[in-house]
Amino acid sequence: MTTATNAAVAAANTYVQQWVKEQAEICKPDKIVWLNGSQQERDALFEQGCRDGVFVKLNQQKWPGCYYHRSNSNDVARTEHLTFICTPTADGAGPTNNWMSDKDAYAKLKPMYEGSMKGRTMYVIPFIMGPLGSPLAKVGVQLSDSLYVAVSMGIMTRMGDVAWKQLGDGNEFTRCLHSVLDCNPDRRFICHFPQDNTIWSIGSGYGGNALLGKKCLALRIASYLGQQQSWMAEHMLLMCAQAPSGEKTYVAAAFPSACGKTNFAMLIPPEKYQKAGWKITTLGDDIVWMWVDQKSGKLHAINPEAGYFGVVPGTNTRSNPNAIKAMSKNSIFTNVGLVTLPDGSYDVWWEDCDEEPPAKCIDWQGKEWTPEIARKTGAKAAHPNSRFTAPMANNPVLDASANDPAGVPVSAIIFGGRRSKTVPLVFQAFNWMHGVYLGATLGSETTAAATGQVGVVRRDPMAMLPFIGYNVNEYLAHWFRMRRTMKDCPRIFHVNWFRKNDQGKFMWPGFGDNMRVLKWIIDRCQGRAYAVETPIGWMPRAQDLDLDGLGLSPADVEAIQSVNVQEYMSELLSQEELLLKLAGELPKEIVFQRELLVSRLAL
Ligand code: SAT
Ligand code: MN
Repeated sequence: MTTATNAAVAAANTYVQQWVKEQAEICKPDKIVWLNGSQQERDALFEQGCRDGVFVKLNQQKWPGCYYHRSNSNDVARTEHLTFICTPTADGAGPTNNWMSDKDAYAKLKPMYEGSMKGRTMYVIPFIMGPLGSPLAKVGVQLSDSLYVAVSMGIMTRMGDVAWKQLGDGNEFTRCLHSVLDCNPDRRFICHFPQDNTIWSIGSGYGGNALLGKKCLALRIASYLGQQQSWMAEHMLLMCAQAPSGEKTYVAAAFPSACGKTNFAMLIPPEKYQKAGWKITTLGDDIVWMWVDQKSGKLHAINPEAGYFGVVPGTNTRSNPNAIKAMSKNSIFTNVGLVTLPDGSYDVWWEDCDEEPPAKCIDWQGKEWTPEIARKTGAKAAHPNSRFTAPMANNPVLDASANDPAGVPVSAIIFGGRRSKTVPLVFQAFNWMHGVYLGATLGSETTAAATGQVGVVRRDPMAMLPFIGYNVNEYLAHWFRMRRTMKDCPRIFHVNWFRKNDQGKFMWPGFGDNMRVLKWIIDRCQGRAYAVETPIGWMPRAQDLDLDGLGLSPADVEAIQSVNVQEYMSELLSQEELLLKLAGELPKEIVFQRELLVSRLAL
């Protein structure tokens, strides 16, 4: 084994050096490369990756700095059934997580890591989640035998020597050990050890299973740390709405998958709003960390990530022009179609992009794809979970505070789901406690994108179900308890862009017009807009929403905002499925809120 002796090694403190040494003794890589995060290093890694067949360089006129990668076709999405919270007792993981005892997990996985990096390079990837110097920023060090993971971490996090600067001579860093091994689903495990601040991932090289800063650290481990230290790690976008007056309102929002979270984070307001001087800017599209600022007593938030790992199919200049611009340079495309251009250079293609299908391409499985094959077999060129990995700095509407270590004060938290019936377009919780209940019982209908039945309401508390790194009941209790730590707490809202009428048609235009709903939310937060009390919360009347130019009548708005008592009673019954699963330790506040809702509906 050779150990590189570059400056990056010297920059790491003795705790890191000792830990890397111990892991290398287990994994036995041929070579250890310590990454420093420089542009030169990046270029060299991509070159190496192209030589090794990990990457294909795309046509650099069309896609400057962009590369294509294909993951193993058995390894194209997170694998929740192979994801474990590993704590001394099952109670630590709670009723919604897979649990393995920490001792058993170490004992099971350690033999798999033995010699797993023989003949390979171990990359030492130091990274920060959060802006350098933020009170919440956390350092992680990932050891990985995947070059693809190494460069992806360079986009998704603040990677390199900057992390040693944040860490100083401390021992507080998340120890992330990752080996693709033989990419065999039978030997694939994503194990979290919250008490040890450690993540062991083996047998996968893609997405949240392998880029350990994202769901593993920034959500599962961080949610546990947040509960211990009185802050919050949430599966939320973070955006700023700037009014013509210059007033800025920061909004965090949680939506289960397939509800258009990335599109909302990069929302393009209708033209008349743009003309009037409204601006929407993005801080993050997936994760927020929030803490109570001691001076203001308000909830402040940062986006711990530095890049976007966004779904590609369906992204085009109509659905999300800002995402298209974000991926236009220095990005990686994974599991999309690969097209050979007449001059021998390479291009990418995916379903529902801006361009016509190519006469042929290589699909996500490495097979030939033609429009003819697609017609006959339904085969897709791009996997539905194919992704772009892009630096957030590419986003044309990146918020000016995206790198501010002090974060931004959050005025509104929005929960939303995909609900064709029952749930109105928008309403406001009566208070924080009621808002937590709305988040806890958040439901969304399954779409064709997910496996299983279509159109079934799945409960997904705070859109965090697969990402809560500890007991869900303690997680909900933590949400309630946070109220006491704030002097001025965010207002909580619920939205549903997806309500349908009796003819099965969407009742709300959605997309950029969601700005109109956002405007009411902002005006509520700023103490400007009116609302009426209903059994389920505060609601705008038709005249409180800007409907100008939409072609909706007041009756249409009444329909989209209507609350049917019978339907809501059924909704309550359907929430029981989740609540029964949590029974026993369910925070009493949930029961109280439920009872209050029942009595308001019954009166
Ligand atoms: O693969 S990731 O977990 O990063 C993306 C997702 O599934 O939401
Ligand atoms: Mn996500």
